[in-house]
Amino acid sequence: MEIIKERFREKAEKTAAEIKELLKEHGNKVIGEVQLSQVYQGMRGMTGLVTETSLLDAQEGIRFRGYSIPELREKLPKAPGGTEPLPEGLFYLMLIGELPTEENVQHITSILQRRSHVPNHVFATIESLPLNAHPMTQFVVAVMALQTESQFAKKYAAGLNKKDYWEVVFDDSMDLIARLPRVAAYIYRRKYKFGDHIQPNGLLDWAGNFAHMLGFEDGTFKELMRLYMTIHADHEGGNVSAHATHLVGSALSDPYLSLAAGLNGLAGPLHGLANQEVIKWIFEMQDELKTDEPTKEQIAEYVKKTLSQGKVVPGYGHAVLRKTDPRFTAQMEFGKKHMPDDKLVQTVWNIYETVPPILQSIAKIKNPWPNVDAHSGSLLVHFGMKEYEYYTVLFGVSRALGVLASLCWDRALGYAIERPKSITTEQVNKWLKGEDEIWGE
Ligand code: HAX
Repeated sequence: MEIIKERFREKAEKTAAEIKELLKEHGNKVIGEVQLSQVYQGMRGMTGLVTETSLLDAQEGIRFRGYSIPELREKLPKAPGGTEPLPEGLFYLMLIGELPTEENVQHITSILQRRSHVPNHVFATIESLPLNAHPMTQFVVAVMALQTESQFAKKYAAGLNKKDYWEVVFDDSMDLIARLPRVAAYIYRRKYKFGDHIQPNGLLDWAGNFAHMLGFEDGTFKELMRLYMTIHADHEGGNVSAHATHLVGSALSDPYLSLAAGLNGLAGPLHGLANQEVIKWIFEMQDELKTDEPTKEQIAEYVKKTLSQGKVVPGYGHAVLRKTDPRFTAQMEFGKKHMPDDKLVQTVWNIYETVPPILQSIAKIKNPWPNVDAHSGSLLVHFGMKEYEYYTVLFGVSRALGVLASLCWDRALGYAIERPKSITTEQVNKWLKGEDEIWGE
């Protein structure tokens, strides 16, 4: 643990000094213009955050510390005999800013194994919820129950120097990442497997052990979990889960409180919950058409019907991306390699050929291409994980890697409490008539 922490300290001190210089010299530079429509419509395209862990390009997709998903699949260390990256390696990359060695990754794996103990009251809290509570509700409640373990909250209450915030946020983040798979697997086994829980296997990597605790021992499923946990981890800073974690953390709420906020955002159907919505939508289409092999013509009709009912086509569109999401492509490649004849996976590929031209014909839709959520469920169903309400929990376990690495950076760089200015429409109208200064207090 100390090695990684010292390496992070070195990087953070260097970056903090660079930012100080940068702001001294260039702090007054104007970085863009803001249009009234952006203020009203979700701040799209408005630069207002610094997030070091990853950067999203509208055409090319996500890069983590400069590395694209195909590059990460090639360069990050793998499990013995495996071909997919170990998410521990991506976490190291996001945290330290350099590609990890095999040894670095093994080190993170062993830290996470050692810190994975979950206190009994967390399981008792989960058990107190009705079985029909949505898995994301159970997951967020469990993260809140884990908050009793926050070192940051305890040390802050005892009196903590600003300079030391990041160290305790770092410790909490490691503890949380270590504990999340156990909690998430507990929720799955409780809700869908009659509470028949599976103990962790201390010899496995973080994602492999998660697959094991979920009850999936197939080696290819473990590889899928490693890929899944890697590609869902981060998507720069402005998406709802990353931004919510960062925002709540800026009030010095500890990592447990901050992550829970991010997970609540991930649970929305326009964000992470879209992964359950995609499979639900496909299952409903199969039911209605009475076939598990709908033709492209049938799919096109069903898409048009969905749109005519004022609903979104889940898994398609994006606030930033304007091309097929490379996270979709990575999963398609996985499907082609391991399950090319699976009917549901083939349906996902047929949807990919059918939906974009239909969405392209609707002028207001800016991106007709699939996002990460369009593919993930079909791969899980292939291995027998059909309980689609659970899928966003998998996303949440992975997303913790990115948003917590960013939270460590936020505190190490001493970022301020977030507090943008808001305005009223009355004030906007006065400003438009020249009667008021919109920026006035
Ligand atoms: N189906 C139908 N209509 C769509 C659409 C889709 N897939 N994507 C966009 N639109 C509509 C929007 O609802 C919006 O309509 P209104 O003006 O009537 O409100 C209009 O087209 C313009 O939207 P946009 O500018 O293209 O997209 P936004 O930035 O506003 O929204 C969303 C981006 C991802 C929320 C949107 O594309 C969507 O709802 N997609 C379906 C849900 C989904 O897959 N979400 C997951 C996104 C990725 C992610 O976060 N994963 O976790």
